[in-house]
Amino acid sequence: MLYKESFYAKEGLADIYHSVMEGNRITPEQGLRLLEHSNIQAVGALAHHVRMRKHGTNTYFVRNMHLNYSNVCIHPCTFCAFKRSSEQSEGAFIYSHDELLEQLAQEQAEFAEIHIVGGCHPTLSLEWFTSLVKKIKALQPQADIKMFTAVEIDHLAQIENIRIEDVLQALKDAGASMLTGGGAEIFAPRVRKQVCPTKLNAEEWLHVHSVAHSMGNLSNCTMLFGHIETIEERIDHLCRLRELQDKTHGFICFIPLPYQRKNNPLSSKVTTNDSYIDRMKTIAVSRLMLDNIEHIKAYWIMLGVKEAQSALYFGADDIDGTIVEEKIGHWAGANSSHALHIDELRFMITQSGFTPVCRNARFLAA
Ligand code: V47
Repeated sequence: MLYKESFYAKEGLADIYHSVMEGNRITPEQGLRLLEHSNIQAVGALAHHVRMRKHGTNTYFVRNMHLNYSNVCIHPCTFCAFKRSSEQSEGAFIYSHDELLEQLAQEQAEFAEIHIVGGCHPTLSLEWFTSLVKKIKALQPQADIKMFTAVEIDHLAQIENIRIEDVLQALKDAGASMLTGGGAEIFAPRVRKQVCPTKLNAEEWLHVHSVAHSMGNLSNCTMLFGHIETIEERIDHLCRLRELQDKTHGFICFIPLPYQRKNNPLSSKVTTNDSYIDRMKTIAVSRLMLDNIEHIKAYWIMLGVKEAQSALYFGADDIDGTIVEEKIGHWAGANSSHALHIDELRFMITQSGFTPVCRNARFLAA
């Protein structure tokens, strides 16, 4: 429940209270003040108010499966525990089409969403992927295929020496018309230089999404937080997503990804505290800043089930899905289970006092 105006005045947040009540945009300076504020109830209640205004108690979940085709990747991102430098490296994998189709078939389920990502493999061709998508679509025609991060799209354009548009069109023609939100990390060049020095920069990441949106595709967006970024850099990241969304309206969901510290070299450089309070405030400020993005996801894989439930009171309205098997977060130390049954997701939501709504990748009823 929202506190009274006098409470927010006492907390030095009266101007933000009024902006939220009147449906006005939160400025970067206000976003920063919220992130710095020590009263998380005050911040959370504002985000919850916006969440209730947008969605009421509706909370979304999806019957989905993650498929990782390979973890071989040319990039040396320091936060990543998933990547291997070559097919000969210990723990490296690359699955054939048949193996991936077998993983899918084993589940004996009709998925509403299939989420496909991997590393930037040095040689896999666009044709290898489009033919995979067609085979998956033949098996699961009802599923939305949410495929690749902007990083992989950019990589394929370079490998094939074609435009971003051409990669996206080929995938769309095959049946995959939605991008995942990964690879955004933190947009600030200072941070990228240290955490993902060889990967596409902020402008290039945003460009891939803007091209996808101009083709009528939807996409998600993320922020990897809780490592070496400052809170100013978090706010800058949110503002850049908001700016693009004002122009294209193609982002459907924002996913704040809390940094997982195991098995990756960035952990020795971390300058932020690993804190529940910080994670909840960041989710709440995301809800408040991203007034033009419909959904905020509490990704149970990286938050854990209990924090994901808590996040529903800090502005989040989606908890993702059944997943089946997840490697990126788990190999970096996420200690949630690999999969949840659809009934467990429903229970997670009702137990928290919300109303479960089963969706597909485009947030249409499924
Ligand atoms: O791109 C990598 C991040 C992303 C770590 O679009 C890490 O619906 C935390 O993007 N700690 C992959 N994060 C996950 C992702 C995602 C997940 C669920 C749904 C959607 C969606 C997207 O995870 C990577 C990278 O940004 N990541 N390593 C780590 N140690």
